Formats: sequence, C-alpha cells, structure tokens
Amino acid sequence: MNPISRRKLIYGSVAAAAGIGGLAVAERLASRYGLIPPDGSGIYGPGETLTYACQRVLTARTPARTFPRSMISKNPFANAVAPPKDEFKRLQAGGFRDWRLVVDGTVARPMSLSLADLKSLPIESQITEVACEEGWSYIAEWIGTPLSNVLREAGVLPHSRYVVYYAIEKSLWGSIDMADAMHPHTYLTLGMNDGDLPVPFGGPLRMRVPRQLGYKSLKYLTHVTVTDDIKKFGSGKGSVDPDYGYSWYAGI
Ligand SMILES: Nc1nc2c(c(=O)[nH]1)N[C@H]1C(S)=C(S)[C@@H](COP(=O)(O)O)O[C@H]1N2
Ligand SMILES: [Mo]
Repeated sequence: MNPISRRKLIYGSVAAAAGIGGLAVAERLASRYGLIPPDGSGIYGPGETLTYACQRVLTARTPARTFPRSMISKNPFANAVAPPKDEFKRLQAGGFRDWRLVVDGTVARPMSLSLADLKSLPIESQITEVACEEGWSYIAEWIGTPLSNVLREAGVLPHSRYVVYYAIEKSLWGSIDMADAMHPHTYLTLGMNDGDLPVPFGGPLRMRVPRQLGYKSLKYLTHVTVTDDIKKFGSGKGSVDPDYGYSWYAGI
C-alpha cells in the first residue's frame, strides 16, 4: 500500500475508534502506531492523543503556511522574555562570536557549532507567522538553515524519536518529534527580515517551528539533543509547557 493511503487508513481507524468505541479504543490504536504524544496521559491525555495522532497521520509532510512579501508585518511584536542573565550579556558583548549550538544525544557525531559554522550551511528563508497562544500574531521573513541539515551532519541514529532543545536558560526547553525536526520549514534561525536576528526576537539563534504555536519557537537556542526516550527529560511530558497547562503538541 502506498504511504498516503496507508496513512489515510490509520487516520480513519483512529477517528472511527474514537467515534464508535470511545477515546480509550482510539488511544490503544494510536499507541500501536507510535502516535501517543509525551503528554498523552492524565485528564487531558486522550484529547492530546487524538489531536496529535490525527495531525501526524494527515499532515506530517504538509508545508507551513507561507505568505507573500507584501504581508510582512510592519511592526512585529516581540513578546516579553526574562531579563538576560550575565552569561548572555557576556556573549552579546563579544558580538556572539563565542555563541555555540551543542548537538548531541542519539547522534553518530556530536558537535558544537558557532554561528559562523551554521552560516556556512545552506541558508534558506520562509515568510511565516508567529502565532502566540494568547491570540496575537505577526508575519516575518525568517532566514536560517533547516534543522534537518544539522541533524544530517550529526548523523541521527535510527531509533531516535524526538529532538529536545534548550534556551540559554536551561529551564526553558521544548521538544518536537522527528517529523517536525526533519520538516523543511523547521529552521535554526539566524536572520529576520533584512538582517541578523534581533535580540528581542531571539537573536542570535532561534528555533522556528512554524507549524506550531509561537511557544514552540524557542529564542536564544544553545543546545539540541536527540533522544529515543522523552520521559528522561523534565517531568517527562516533552517540554515545560504541559506543566503550565499548555499542550506539548501545538499544531496550527
Ligand atoms: N527563550 C524564550 N523563547 C520564547 C519565549 C520566551 O519567553 N523565552 N516565549 C515564547 C512565546 S510564548 C511566543 S508566543 C514566542 C513569541 O515570539 P516573538 O517574541 O518573536 O513575538 O516566543 C516563544 N519563545
Ligand atoms: Mo506565546
């Protein structure tokens, strides 16, 4: 069976199970196909699973929504962030020459990349929207290298399931599954509109995951770790967000 009709069939089965047999049956089916999200247990678990499973089966490869240049926002809104720590200020004073992105975990070749290293990879751009869960959004051009380029260089081992990523403040972190990690619109972002990525927008390096809500697009990115076991991280729900009542998977 070709992959598309196979995916439709799985989707049909999960959705039908939800309708006929209830969420528990749908959950068992989703589990069989590896479609349970890290926060798929607890009170909201079945809902999270149903959303994630259906999205994954139907849209794992669809592009992010892109916009014409004329729709780039004149006054993009930089959301408030925690005040920068001394380590950030030190790196900023040095023109971010010592900024590093560490890539490790279940990879054949762990790496530590400077911004110059990242800029030597194929650079692309996308005009996409940042949509905050609070309701506002803006459109910008994002310039960077697809995360997949770095993951290929590092040699992701076949049993890998998630990419966990950290901001310079290690308490801020999130993760995405391999479908989003390898998606061509998921960028290690170095630039915005006409220049380098400004600090208020996450400079010098930001994860852009344009197929999910803004909170997955972590600013001040310093560390990417590939894993086959998401339960080992934090409270085991795939990011800090579920601890605050937000879904791990925030597809838009
Ligand atoms: N490091 C860091 N990244 C972050 C945040 C943050 O507080 N700190 N806020 C997130 C949230 S909730 C949103 S909606 C977007 C906002 O992006 P913007 O500042 O470019 O509008 O950044 C996300 N990335
Ligand atoms: Mo947000």
